[in-house]
Amino acid sequence: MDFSVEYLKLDQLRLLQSDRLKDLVGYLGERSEFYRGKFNESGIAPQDIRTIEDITKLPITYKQDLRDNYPFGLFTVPKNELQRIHCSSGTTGKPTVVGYTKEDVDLFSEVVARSLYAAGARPGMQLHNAYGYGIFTGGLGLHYGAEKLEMSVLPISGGMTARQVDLILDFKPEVICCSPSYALTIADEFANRGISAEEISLKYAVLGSEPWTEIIRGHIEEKLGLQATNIYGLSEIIGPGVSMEDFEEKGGSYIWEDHFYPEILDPITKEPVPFGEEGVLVITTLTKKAMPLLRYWTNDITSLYYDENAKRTMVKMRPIKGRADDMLIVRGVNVYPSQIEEVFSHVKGIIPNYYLTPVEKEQMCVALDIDVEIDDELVKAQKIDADTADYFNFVGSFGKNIENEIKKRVGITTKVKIHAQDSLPKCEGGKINRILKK
Ligand code: DLL
Repeated sequence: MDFSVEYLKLDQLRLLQSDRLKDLVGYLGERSEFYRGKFNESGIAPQDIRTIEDITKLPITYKQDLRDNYPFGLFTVPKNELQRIHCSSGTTGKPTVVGYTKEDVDLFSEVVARSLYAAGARPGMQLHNAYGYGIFTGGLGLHYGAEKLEMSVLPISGGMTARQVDLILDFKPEVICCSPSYALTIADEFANRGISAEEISLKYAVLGSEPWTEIIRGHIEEKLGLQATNIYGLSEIIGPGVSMEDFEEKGGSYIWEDHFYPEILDPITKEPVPFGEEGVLVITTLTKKAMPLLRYWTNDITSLYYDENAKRTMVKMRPIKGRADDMLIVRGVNVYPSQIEEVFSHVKGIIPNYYLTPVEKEQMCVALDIDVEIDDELVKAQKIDADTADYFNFVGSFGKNIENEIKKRVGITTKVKIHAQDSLPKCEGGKINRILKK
């Protein structure tokens, strides 16, 4: 595979993006009734778009636009030119539907192959693909990308953790991909069988589809003995492979911006924020054919930056803090679950398997109840038995310590309940929902 575009000089990249944006706007003007309507409404003619900087003149596209045009209203090719259809994994209402031509499937495979390479995978390695196969883009997306990189793939999909572990032991893959919460479940299964990190063949884990922070990375890397990196994407844009962390750099992810042009907009004013500041990630698909989107409002909160030590020239994004929908407002303080998870990394002895339950008073969220697990080793080191008064005193003060850290670092009141290791429900495959309703 040719990876040279990842190293293009910035001025050349901007020229490429400008040419692609002009072509895209012309293409949509010809083929999309939806965008023609939007252009007319805002008085934009395709010739008004000359460079990539003109992108801010274009209309923003929202998930609601996809819903309003369900199922195929935003497609720009006839149905017989489609090669694949996927849907987003939303749980309420009608799914959002996305279509791919053969060229789109090739593009999808290419960006996933690039991502796998950045994660450390190489041709000839074997991928244990525990992302769900089906209308979710994770399974097939990683599958085709791995084949493009000339890896072999075990299409195991999610779930049946004991069997996953058996097959990893027998087949000895070098690479695994799944959600980070499911990687934790798999790591626990190894640990419960008494299998140490050195005995596990895996070298790289390609994890995404939900927000995660360094504490989870630390646990997975330590228990499985590998390098874990973050893969990001969403169905509407293509699926996994919109951005990817490099295994030797970590900390943030390259956006494959020759195909997916990123902007960060203010969630309220919808205007671009100064470079480096946090806001909603908005992406334009520069090269897709079956369902290109202009300035798609992902609802994901992040910021962009250039990393001085980066190997590649493309811009990086920081880990997603959360979806704007997942933001809790606790007595006026905005909080994402990932911020609580981040605090856990400052308290030794937490197992980051946790759930948050908002506590409401007069329809206002006033506090959070947190259920989280404590590391068995920490309890053992106290030389106290479970279910004794000493034990309850110990976990009580451990919980208080977490409450204080959260108050200090996030500024909200919480009630933390400590549970024994392995006692809270685990991710059974797929995305985990950490916010529970009372
Ligand atoms: O989750 C695509 C995917 C599959 C990405 C496998 C990575 C790995 P959707 O089901 O459409 O697509 O959900 C997209 O999931 O808008 C984010 O809110 C969230 N998300 C995806 N990756 C990450 C990540 C896939 N690495 C939605 N970090 C997105 C945080 C993520 N959130």
